[in-house]
Amino acid sequence: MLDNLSNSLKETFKKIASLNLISDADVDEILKDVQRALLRNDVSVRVVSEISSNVRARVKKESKGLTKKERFIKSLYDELVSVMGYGEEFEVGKKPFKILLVGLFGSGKTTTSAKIAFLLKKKGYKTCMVSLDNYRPAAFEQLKQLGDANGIKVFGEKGLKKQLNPWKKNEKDLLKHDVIIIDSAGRDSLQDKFVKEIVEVKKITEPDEVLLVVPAEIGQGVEALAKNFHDNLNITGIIITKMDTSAKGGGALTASHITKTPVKFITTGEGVGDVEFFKPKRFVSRILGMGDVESLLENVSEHISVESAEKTAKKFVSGKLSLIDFYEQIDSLNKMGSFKKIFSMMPQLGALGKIDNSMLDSSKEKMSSYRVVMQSMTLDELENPKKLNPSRVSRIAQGSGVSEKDVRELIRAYNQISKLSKQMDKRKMNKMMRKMGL
Ligand SMILES: Nc1nc2c(ncn2[C@@H]2O[C@H](COP(=O)(O)OP(=O)(O)OP(=O)(O)O)[C@@H](O)[C@H]2O)c(=O)[nH]1
Ligand SMILES: [Mg+2]
Repeated sequence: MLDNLSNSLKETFKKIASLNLISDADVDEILKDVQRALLRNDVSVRVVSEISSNVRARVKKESKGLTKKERFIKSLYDELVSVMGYGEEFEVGKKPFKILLVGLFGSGKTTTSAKIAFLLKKKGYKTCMVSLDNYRPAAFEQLKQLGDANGIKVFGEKGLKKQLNPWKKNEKDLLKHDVIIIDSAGRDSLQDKFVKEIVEVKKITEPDEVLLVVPAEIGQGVEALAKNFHDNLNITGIIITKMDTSAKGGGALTASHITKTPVKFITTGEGVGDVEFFKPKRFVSRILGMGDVESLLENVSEHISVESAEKTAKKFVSGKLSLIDFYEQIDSLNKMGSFKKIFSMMPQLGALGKIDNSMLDSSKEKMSSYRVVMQSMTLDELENPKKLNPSRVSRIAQGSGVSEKDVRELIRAYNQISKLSKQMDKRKMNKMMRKMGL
């Protein structure tokens, strides 16, 4: 999924991480890499130049307590998140909650209707679908088949002539549901007649969400398309389909930026379960392939996100704790007490007594010295601290301006926690985490 973009951006962030001091020339060079990566992946020129100028402006602006490198990482990350998703994530609001799917031929409206219906049904909503497609032959049959296979009620009629008939005839029954998903007809382009029809559907059904369905492979043409749909229908969000079939996908992400509406769902295959609520931050982290980015950022953000604490907790349980996770963990102890909560509920963490408590209660100064030390390590060393030998320890101490003792102290604390995480009863810990909703 977005493999090309992902690979290029991973390289970029690695490059930034490897630089201790960042010059203006570095910023320019790295931004050029980012621009190339985005353009190659069909993100529109306008969006790309907006990102670059925003990042450049934010890097220039001094901000309290942040180094230039931190400002660079943070602003680049934020800007990428904002391209990938704008505003609110999907939520079912007041009932009945009506979702209208619109888009061109074959974009995935009908199959995605069923996927979303299935997802929301699993979440406990009484969900139904209605086919208002009077254009594609056997449109109703297609939706009905998907509904029947997944226990979702479908309204509509065979050989539909007037698109709004199924709505008007069944309105009372439809409105008894928590969620109503409305599948509409597609066309190969946005002609006037089509616009008129779909505007009519919106007027009569009064949807809470109008979601534009865009296939990942759409390319640069998306800009005009998204604008057109938006001007006529005031869409509330984007669904990107077929993420599994396209290594690019930047075009579809552009739709979000152009319409200033969020991507709400993505679909990643033909099965009814192949759909996800879209979470921009998680998505960007996945594309960048780095828990590292978040941890590079954690000192920059005001709060550690619950999401990153969950991620750390999961890695902790799996025994795959990197130095960055470790840092995140001790820092989050101070910041949100979330790990403390886990620890306090775990009988076997009596073993915590074995850990030097001062490590877990690290002062701000200690944390910032750890941070400096970590910035002098390579990514590989951060992921696998065992690879650090005495000569590297000495180099790192020199590079970060602290004593070798400080470096060793960080590694020792990491080793203790890492050992503890391996000793713990994984099953019990997993069960506990599930209970806590992690
Ligand atoms: N691989 C893959 N195929 C998908 C995905 N979403 C949809 N498709 C396929 O795309 C094709 C078109 O999907 P439909 O849901 O029928 O598209 P539509 O927008 O309703 O099409 P019209 O009603 O003709 O406008 C079908 O063969 C789907 O199985 C996806 O996420 N991954
Ligand atoms: Mg269809």
